[in-house]
Amino acid sequence: MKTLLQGLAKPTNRRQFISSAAALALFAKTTPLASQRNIGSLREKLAADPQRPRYHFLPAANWMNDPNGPLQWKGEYHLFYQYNPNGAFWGTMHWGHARSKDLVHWEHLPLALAPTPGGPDKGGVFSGSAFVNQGVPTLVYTGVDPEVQCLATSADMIHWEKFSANPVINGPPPELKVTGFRDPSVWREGDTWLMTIGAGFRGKEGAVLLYRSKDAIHWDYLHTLCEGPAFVSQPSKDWPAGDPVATGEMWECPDFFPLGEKHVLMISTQGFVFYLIGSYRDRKFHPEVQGRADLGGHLYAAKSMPDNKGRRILWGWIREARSEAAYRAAGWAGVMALPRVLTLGSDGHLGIEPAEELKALRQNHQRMANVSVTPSTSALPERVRGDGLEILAEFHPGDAEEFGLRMRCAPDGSEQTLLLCSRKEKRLYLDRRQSSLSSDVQRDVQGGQFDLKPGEPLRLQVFLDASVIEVFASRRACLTERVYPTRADSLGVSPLARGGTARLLSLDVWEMRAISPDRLTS
Ligand code: DQQ
Repeated sequence: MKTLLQGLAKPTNRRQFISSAAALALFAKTTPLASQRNIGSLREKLAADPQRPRYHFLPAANWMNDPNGPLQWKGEYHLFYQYNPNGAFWGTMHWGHARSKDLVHWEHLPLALAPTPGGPDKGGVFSGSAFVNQGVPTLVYTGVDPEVQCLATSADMIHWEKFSANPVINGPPPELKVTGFRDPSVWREGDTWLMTIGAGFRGKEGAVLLYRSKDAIHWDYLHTLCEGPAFVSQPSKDWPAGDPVATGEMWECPDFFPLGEKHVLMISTQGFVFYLIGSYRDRKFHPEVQGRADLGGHLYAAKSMPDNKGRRILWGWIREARSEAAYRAAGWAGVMALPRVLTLGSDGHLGIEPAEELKALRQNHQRMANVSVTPSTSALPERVRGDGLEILAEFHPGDAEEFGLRMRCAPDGSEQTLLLCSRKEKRLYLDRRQSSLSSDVQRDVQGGQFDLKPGEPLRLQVFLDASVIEVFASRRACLTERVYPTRADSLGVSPLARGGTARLLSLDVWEMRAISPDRLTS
């Protein structure tokens, strides 16, 4: 059975990893596209893999994790990501790269960054960000081992040159005993550059360190931008004892940005993405509200970017929920979440919706309205089915205790995934316990706190894409999960109510166009 650790992909054999870095760096230099290892021989297999998404971005093959340095440049969206060109497993971290004109269709570009043998990133090019310094696109990332911060620049956004005097920060302030020192993010205030770095303190809390610079090369440590209690104190059994990410004593991938009148800090720890909303004064962040950016268990390392439409767009890594043996054999692992637009909700919490550009993929619309849903309601007409759909459902709860949708359902019900809103428990959750007949995949219940105001209908916008399910609920919650049905006919969709009758006010279903003819996503 796959563990959370495998999904989160911490280095398990770093010595072996470092010794292979030189060969892989050479490989990367001679590999034009970010995803070309054995693509020739894998192409047919990948194109025919029913678990492989068709309209989510992912590399053509191999391993992907965190989104890195999303940036709009000359009108195009650029997305970098943690990538292992050596196979579908975590290790030998590079930065893959792709660009898009419309946020939906992608072009794979050459690898942006590879470890340099003997250099400060010899052990891997870990996560980071992008910014534009005097017109020059610049990447800032963590080189390992040990964890240090490095820069790279480009004249054309395609070819990247590492700064000759890397690292620009060669370790945490010596007086601080931190649990980690990685995942830098840079922005400008007046004539000053600011940089956050993910960190934490053993036995205490996660933290974000704040640095300042006039030239983006010489950096001075200021103080912690924010420290916070570990979000959950019990380490998961899936993590090795003493891993500070397991307890929330290490905050990974901090992302700090203004939103409306407030500031938001997103951090990743314990396998989840948390957000804090608050005020930013005197270069200190004062959180006032907190929540989970995603109620599922498989979105991690989220990272945002502003765009020229004035939006704040969030990207995230959707992890695998099957055994490492299964994804290694498949030849690919990891998917990028659909672009999510963030707003400040009227209740002070985070508003979150899919980018409207995704509507371009809709086709073959079906609609029905005003359906009474009782515990004995079964499937919808046969034509509402599929594994590449957008479903928009509005429910009035009526007197049902729980209501929602049954998806990826086999005709005999032997495989099915339930999306439910429980009014009693004030909870939204996905029940994956029957999502697959395979025992090699995670089958559990994932969800979190979600409440409807009196009389408020529930709006569920669901994106099904092979093994990915992304749910947007009432524009204020997301729930991302993976399911791996084994049956080709596990495609049914139907409304569902328990303990009473709910009303399906409307149901719109679209088939979603694939973004490439062969599931290679470019
Ligand atoms: N992934 C990167 C790290 C980051 C972690 C390594 C989060 O930089 O802390 O692949 O998933």
